[in-house]
Amino acid sequence: MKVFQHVSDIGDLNVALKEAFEIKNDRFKYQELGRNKTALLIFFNNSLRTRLSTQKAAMNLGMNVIVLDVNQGAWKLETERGVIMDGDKSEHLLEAIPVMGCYCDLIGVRSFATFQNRKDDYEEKILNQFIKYSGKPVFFMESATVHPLQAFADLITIEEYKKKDRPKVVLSWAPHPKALPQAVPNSFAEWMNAADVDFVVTHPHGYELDPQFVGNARVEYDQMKAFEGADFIYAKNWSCPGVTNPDDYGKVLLKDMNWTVDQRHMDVTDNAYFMHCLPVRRNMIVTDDVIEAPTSLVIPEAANREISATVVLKRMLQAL
Ligand code: AN0
Ligand code: CP
Repeated sequence: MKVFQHVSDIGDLNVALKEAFEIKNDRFKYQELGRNKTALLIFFNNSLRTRLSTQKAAMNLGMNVIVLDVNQGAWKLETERGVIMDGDKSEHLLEAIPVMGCYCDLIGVRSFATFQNRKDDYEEKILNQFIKYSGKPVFFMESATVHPLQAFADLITIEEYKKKDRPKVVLSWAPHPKALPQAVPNSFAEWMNAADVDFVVTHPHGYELDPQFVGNARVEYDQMKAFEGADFIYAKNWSCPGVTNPDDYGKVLLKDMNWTVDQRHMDVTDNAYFMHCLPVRRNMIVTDDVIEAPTSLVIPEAANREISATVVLKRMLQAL
C-alpha cells in the first residue's frame, strides 16, 4: 500500500478486519517490521487521538517516530505555485515536502479543509502534493475530504459490538456552533457502503454529502424515522458540503437543537450503541446521559484508532 486514502486502498474488508483482530490480540506481533524505519507525522491542525494513536501504532511496529506541528516552530508555508513570496511565508511546500521525505520512510499528514474553495478542498490539493513530491508512501490522518483511519477504527468497533449479522447503522448529522469538515462523515459513509451493514444517513435538507462517498446509501430526512430499529447511531456534525448549492460550501446552515442526540432519539432504536469520533461538544451533538450510558462506544472507538493505524502502517512497511 503506497497511499492510504480510500476504503479501496485497504482491499477486502474481511481480510483487513481479521488482521485488525490479530493485532488487537498481540499488538507487538510485528515489532521487527519497523526496525530502523521512521514514520513522520505532519500536523497542519490540532489533534489528540490521531497524534497519540498513530505514534503508538508506529511504536508497536518498532518504528522511530518524528512528529511535526507545522504551525508551531516550522516556517510558514506557501502552498500556491506562482506566488511572489514577499509576505509572511518563508518557505514553499514544493521544497518543504521533498525535504520532509528525506528524513523518513512513511509520511502521515493531517490537513483539514480550508473552506475557501470547494474545488481545491475536494481535489485534495495539499495531500496530493505530498503524494507527488515526497517520494514516500503517504497515509491520510484527516485530509480535506477523508479520515480513513477513523472510519477503519469505527468499522472494527461495529464488528466487535454487533449483535446481528447485518446491523442497522445510522449516520446522523447533529448541531455544532462552528463549521466542521465533511471528512469524517465522508469516510464513514464510504466505509459503511463497502461493509456488510444496513446503512442509513440522516441530515437536514442542504447537508447532502458528496455522491463519491455517500453513493447509493439510503438518505432519510426525518431523523426519528431513520433511528427506528437502529443498532448503531453514529453522530457527527458537518458543514454544508455544497453539493446542491456550491455557494453554501462550508457554511453552517442550521443549529436546530432538535437534532441533538438525546434519550428521546435513542428510545426508538433497538437499544442502539452510540458512536462519535471525538472530540465531541456535549449537549450540542449528544446529551450527557447518552454519551455516559453503558451503550456509548466513544472510548472503545478511540482505543481502536491504535489498531487501525497499526494495520495500515504494517501494510505500508510490508510494501516498502
Ligand atoms: C474535526 C472534524 O470535525 O473533522 C476533527 C474530528 C476528528 N473536529 C473538530 O475540528 C472539532
Ligand atoms: N477522532 C480524531 O481524529 O481525533 P483527533 O482530532 O483528536 O485526532
